[in-house]
Amino acid sequence: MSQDLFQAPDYYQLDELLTEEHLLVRNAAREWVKREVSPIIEEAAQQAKFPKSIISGLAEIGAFGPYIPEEYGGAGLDQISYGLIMQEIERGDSGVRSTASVQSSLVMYPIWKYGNEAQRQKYLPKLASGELLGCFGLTEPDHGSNPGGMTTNIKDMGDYYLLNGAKMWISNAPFADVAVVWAKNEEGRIKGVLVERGMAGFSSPETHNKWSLRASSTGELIFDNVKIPKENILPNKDGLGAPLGCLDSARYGIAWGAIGAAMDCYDTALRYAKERIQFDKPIAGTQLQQKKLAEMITEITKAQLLTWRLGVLKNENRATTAQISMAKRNNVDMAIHIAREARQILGAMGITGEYSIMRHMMNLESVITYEGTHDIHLLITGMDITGISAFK
Ligand code: TGC
Ligand code: FAD
Repeated sequence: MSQDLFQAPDYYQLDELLTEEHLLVRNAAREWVKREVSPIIEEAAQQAKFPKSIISGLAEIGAFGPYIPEEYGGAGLDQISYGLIMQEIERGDSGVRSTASVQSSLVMYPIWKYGNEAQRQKYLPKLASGELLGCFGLTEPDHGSNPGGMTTNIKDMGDYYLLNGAKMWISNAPFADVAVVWAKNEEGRIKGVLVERGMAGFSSPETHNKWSLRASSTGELIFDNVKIPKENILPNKDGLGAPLGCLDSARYGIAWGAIGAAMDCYDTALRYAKERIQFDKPIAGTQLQQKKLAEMITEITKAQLLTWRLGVLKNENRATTAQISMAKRNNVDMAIHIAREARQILGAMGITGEYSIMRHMMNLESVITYEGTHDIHLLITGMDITGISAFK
């Protein structure tokens, strides 16, 4: 990739709403992405390889468990700092942010919230340092938007449980050391199960030929009579609400992350439009391109405000699932639209790996699908305002 010249747009001087700690955390992540992610990410995406070399750096900037208490190795930060870290990482690449989201909100969060003290001590410090990597298995081949229909199951065998079933589309599955897997017990109640690499009957083949999120590794989780020690069950919450609670935290991070991808596309397109001469003047001086750029900065600014407010509510434990859905849906849609418009501003150059836009655009096709599709989030808002579920 050519030099990373990113300058973050802040049209409404929203930095004034951030504390000194927020700015420190955000700037450290921003500098790290410029230094360690931008130079390598295009090649990683082209080769469809997750760049494992950045794992220790992710841990150092606090991206693994930003809000997990320091006694468990986390960074002990607030929810706005968490969001800002996700924003900066996704400014680099959604796939890298995916790894941080999964590790923090889908693996560390359930162990912290639903696990016992022994499980917290065993896993959290190593997950925070990147010594262990995790994944989260909820989606199945026949149950995506409707995870409550899952068929993966555990059977009580007295001394241990027997786990059978399969999960699909799982970020980081091919190399994860520990998988947080959701499975039904004999009573049909959903339980969280900690599956470790090396357990007999457990495999995690990689999913190939993705056009999206190429710098993130995706795979299946296959369980064929896997013996699960009883101490590997998360004891403190069960039912569908347990995995959905993790999703609230991850979707919140994605709402911030999508702003990062949008900011990168806008900033790239603005710079290009000012430099690119056609018909003897910069294309930035044409009304059509100004319309695109003006609408982009308007939408980014609205998303920044929405998300900052959500962060305040989240810090006060007042953010609802439906508010988080609205922000995830709005911001990812905003980002994918901006990526498409920015790509057009770059003309043919926009389709090359010289610029980050096409990669962001393709990545966002996954982001708009995972953690609840664009449609599902609309239905969550619909249900919240009408009181009537339109899912079933
Ligand atoms: P429903 O009847 O509404 O709810 C079942 C139970 O769950 C409770 N609940 C929640 N609890 C905590 N947090 C939430 N956000 C909750 N939402 C609901 C609810 O109160 C109820 O509790 P109880 O005690 O009465 O049983 O469930 P439903 O079956 O009608 O489904 C609702 C729906 C469609 C919204 C839900 O299934 C859904 O969100 N579907 C989307 C699935 C999804 O988002 N999958 C994501 C998989 S993980 C992923 O994509 C990771 S990508 C990672 C990366 O790379 O970044
Ligand atoms: P489906 O549920 O089959 O939906 C297909 C279409 O139907 C969608 O447009 C949907 O909006 C629509 N639809 C579904 N139900 C309704 C309804 N009631 N009303 C109207 N429209 C509806 N999952 C994990 O568990 N862990 C992970 O780490 C993970 N990582 C992922 C990484 C990538 C790159 C991708 C692409 C996915 C990942 N997922 C993961 C899976 C993701 O969460 C699911 O793909 C998503 O929840 C949608 O499920 P589905 O693909 O089966 O689509």
